[in-house]
Amino acid sequence: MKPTPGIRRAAAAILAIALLSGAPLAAAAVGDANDDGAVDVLDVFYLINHLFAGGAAPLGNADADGSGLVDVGDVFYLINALFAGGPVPL
Ligand SMILES: [Ca+2]
Ligand SMILES: [Ca+2]
Repeated sequence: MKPTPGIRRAAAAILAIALLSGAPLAAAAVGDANDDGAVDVLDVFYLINHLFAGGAAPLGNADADGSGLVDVGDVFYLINALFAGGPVPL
């Protein structure tokens, strides 16, 4: 599936926000979709690429909201945790 213009705009907005703020969360395995040892905006991009652009499956535990599924809810959960003071991944 090719990313829609809406997804591209959302990714661009996330990148802009990440450049202005967004320190990585404390080291935690949950939410670390790319398994690089940190939970940060790169995991958001990894998940968006996987879910909407046919990218590789998550390498780490990407179920940030603990729902048992890896879906767009995890993208929103990570964005909320990283940029809006939401709860850290479960
Ligand atoms: Ca990561
Ligand atoms: Ca989930």
